[in-house]
Amino acid sequence: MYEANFDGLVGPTHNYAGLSLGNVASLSNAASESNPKEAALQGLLKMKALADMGYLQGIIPPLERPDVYTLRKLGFSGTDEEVIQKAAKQAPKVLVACASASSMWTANACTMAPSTDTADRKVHFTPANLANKFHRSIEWPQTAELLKKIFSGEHFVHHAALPQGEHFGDEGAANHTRLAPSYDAKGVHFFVFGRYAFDLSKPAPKRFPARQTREASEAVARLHQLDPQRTVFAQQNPDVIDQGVFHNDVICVGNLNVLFFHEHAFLNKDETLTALKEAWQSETPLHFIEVRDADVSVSDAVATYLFNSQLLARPDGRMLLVCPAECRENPRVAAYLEKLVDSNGPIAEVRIYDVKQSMRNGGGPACLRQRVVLSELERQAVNPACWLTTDSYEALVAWVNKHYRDRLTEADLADPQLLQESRTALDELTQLLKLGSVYPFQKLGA
Ligand code: SUG
Repeated sequence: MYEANFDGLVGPTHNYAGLSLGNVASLSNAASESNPKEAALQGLLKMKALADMGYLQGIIPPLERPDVYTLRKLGFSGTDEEVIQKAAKQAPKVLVACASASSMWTANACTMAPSTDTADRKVHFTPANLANKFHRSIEWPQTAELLKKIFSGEHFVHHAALPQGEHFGDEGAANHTRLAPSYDAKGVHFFVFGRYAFDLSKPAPKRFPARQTREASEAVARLHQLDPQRTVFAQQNPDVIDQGVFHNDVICVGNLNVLFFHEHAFLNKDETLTALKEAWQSETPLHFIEVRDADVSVSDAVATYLFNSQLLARPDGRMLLVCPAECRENPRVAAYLEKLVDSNGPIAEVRIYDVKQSMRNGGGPACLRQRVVLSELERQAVNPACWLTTDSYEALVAWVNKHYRDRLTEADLADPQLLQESRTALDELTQLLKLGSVYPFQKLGA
């Protein structure tokens, strides 16, 4: 079995719109100028670096944006250009939300379960409904189509997203971690939720929304036919949500037998760790690396995204941590990382990548990827053009350089020309990635 990372390719409309209350970076960079070309190239460079190190690296294409179909549902009519112009005039904030390139954070695309862990031995995917934020709640239908094109055939089961509405708010793999003694072994599914939707007597954040509900996590576990003995549900600490930890993957990351987390990540830490040890059921040691607040405060964790790093297994069995550049720029986090590597523990190495264009919207290296654990047969069934190779990397870089703007402001989103540019780019991308007709404009013949 292999772990593959499927990164979101940043779309041509990448911009800073301040759409995510509770996400500190999104709000503080609202209305600043973005650089979609640089954003896409930064993401591709990180993907290429991992592929060069021997990791299986896949690509999930961007969605069609601006989303004129949603704008039509909201009452804007006429040609696609007219729809955009009317929305820009009458409801500019709605247009901006419908133009977000937020599908780039593919940790939120879905939750997946490998065939080792599901009762029917199939690979399961549930696209996340992202119900808490309007601009993200409109992602899943197109995301589901793309996932079906990438993972098609008898090995894969694609569920619909959970019902919309705040009770079943689901943020996908950003609130889910799989731990396992090896990729071939059965794993523990660790779901971290922000609040209970049907029991308001339970603790909940006071300032910012808790996006993932316990009931949503339980529904995904049921759909994926997971073994209840190997499934753990834990509540995120509501106080850290109120400090900007809008997803658990901003304060915790795990892989194989290592869980790396901040001491304030969970509401009931001791109970949570005990439940994980009970579910583990293996002789292989399970390592908890707990970061003390005295070493890295929650606000430093939010500012640098230390925990939004990719924790990757090296061939020697130890781990590599792929961190965003902000970790090196913060002296306390940089000192902590040095100490971590010197401690001779499970994390042997740290590598730093610059994904600042994404970071300014609150997305680090771990947000940008969806992890998929596959057997050899399942790996062969993946659409081959969706793997990143030296050739496809070069083709994608050329594609970005040809189609993307290097500067985008909120006002530019009202430019109907941007819609045409994006569609031309996506049309060419579907040919590069051999996806056939997948986008609405291709199917509707716009
Ligand atoms: O959902 N930002 C995303 C960031 C998602 C990060 N993903 C994980 N932690 N897995 C969000 O808040 C900001 C868009 C804007 O403001 O323009 C945004 O959607």
